[in-house]
Amino acid sequence: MTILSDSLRLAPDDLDSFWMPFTANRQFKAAPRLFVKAEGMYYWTADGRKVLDGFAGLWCCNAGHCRKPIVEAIQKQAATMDYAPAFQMGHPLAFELANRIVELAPGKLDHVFFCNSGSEAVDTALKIALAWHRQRGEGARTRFIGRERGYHGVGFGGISVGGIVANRKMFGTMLTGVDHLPHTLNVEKNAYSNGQPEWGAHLADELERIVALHDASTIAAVIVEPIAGSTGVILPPKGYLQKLREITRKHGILLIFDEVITAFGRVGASFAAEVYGVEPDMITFAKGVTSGTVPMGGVIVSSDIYQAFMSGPPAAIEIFHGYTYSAHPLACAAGVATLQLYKDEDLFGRAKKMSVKFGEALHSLKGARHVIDIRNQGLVGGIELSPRAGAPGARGFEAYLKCYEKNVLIRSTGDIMAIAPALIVEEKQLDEIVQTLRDVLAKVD
Ligand code: PXG
Repeated sequence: MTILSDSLRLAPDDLDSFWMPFTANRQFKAAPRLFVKAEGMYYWTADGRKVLDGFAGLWCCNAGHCRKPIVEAIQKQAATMDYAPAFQMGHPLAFELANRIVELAPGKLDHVFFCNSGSEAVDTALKIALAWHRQRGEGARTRFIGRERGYHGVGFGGISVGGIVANRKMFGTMLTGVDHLPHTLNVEKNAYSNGQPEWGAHLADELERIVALHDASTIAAVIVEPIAGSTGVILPPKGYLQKLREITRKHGILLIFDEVITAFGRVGASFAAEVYGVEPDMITFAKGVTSGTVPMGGVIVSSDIYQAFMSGPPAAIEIFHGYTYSAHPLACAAGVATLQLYKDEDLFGRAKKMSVKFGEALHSLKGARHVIDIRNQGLVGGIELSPRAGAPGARGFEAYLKCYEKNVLIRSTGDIMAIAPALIVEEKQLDEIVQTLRDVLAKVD
């Protein structure tokens, strides 16, 4: 058997065994795009090209690639203690990381449950919601409300509350008892809003309609992304999240913010909850907590939730949930070093400052060929293209491929181009990303 990592070059046969996720396998394997090295704002391809990373990997490498303090912390931890049992045992870094996350989290959000991905974080949050209501004698609250076009990972819980049709339609009935709010994208009313759109707060009132239909006593939680990322960057209209908070509070329904993308500096603060001034009952996170270096996710819960579980006999396990790799030592080492680096370099503050230039650069694409909307907040940007007649998504994917050929990595989701560089991005790199996209759009049909 060939040891591929020695050569970094793959023959067509070498590509067959790996069933790639969310990928057109046959198309990819006919013309593979392989990265072999990363540093700072750049990737290097197997054929030696240097590619500017305009997407922080997949919305995750917020500190930039292969940052020394993070790499060294992981190396040291791997050599010191590779793994520690996660149930009925602990290790110091897990507690340190939880303390550091809680320090960044808003208000009463002061306990952390660790898992390994955003999908697990979402399923964990949904389970905590059910268990919490039951714990308080309201076990009939079993329904969840998600939102159209929402992305909450790929577990059965996540696709059930999620609202992306392609991610749902192949997988049966999923969780029962789930309803969905309407999404908040309206290009006619809100095109080219720089930051939060003015129109659409009233869409949160749909929650009242759903509550009236099912009765509040059957609803456990509402889960939304403060900014819907994967579906193509949909921002919350001004006042919308506040309304969701008021309505959920009024009816005793938990509010979960899925901040897998928006946490840890992406919107110029620790959490989007802080930027929008709305405190949910739980926040799910992943990605940026380790700057994408080691898989990790988690749920931050309010003290009210945590304390409700701390009521039985002290020797009783409070929640029958967790993963072999909850608070894995390598992930915790990476997390502590990452949060320290964010602080040392004031990367959240930097992202906030840079977001002004980012917004200007993106909005300079107004009027460029095919562009029908531009949406942005912090260092999250979406540029919506008009779809090619009869072939939705084709124009977006071609533009993505052509940018890659021109050594810029961004992402397409349908006909929306998403841009989310690491928080260390320089102005001239933002210009390069935008100019490359402009050139590409001029040529793509
Ligand atoms: N919630 C949200 C809001 C996410 O964005 C998940 C949960 C799931 O996380 P895991 O770690 O299980 O993948 C996500 C993940 C894209 C893209 O291109 C987005 C995600 C993942 C991969 C690609 O938009 N988001």
